[in-house]
Amino acid sequence: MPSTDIKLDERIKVRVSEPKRWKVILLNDDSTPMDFVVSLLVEIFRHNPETAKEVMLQVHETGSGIAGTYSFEIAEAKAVEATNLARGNGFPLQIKLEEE
Ligand code: TYC
Repeated sequence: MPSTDIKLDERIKVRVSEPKRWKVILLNDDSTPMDFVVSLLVEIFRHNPETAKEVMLQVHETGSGIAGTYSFEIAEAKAVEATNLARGNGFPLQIKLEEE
């Protein structure tokens, strides 16, 4: 029987920690309509209408609230999509990303 040589690739590093997660945070303002924020939370951040309303009210009452937590790439893509939707409708909604 032929023998098989297995060569280990020693350049492969062991992954020692989980990839970081990022919070997408909505900031309050005076003119973005409440219903628009609720719809955006349902459509882009996949909330149901009840949790979307809770997050919107949290932002409205305290100044900020977490829309969702994702890998950096997904968080960034959702923040851009939400900002574009808001600007496309003429609203000043501000969003920031924060490491968990
Ligand atoms: N404060 C806004 C209003 O009274 C509602 C609002 C909620 C705006 C959440 C932005 O991220 C926001 N119409």
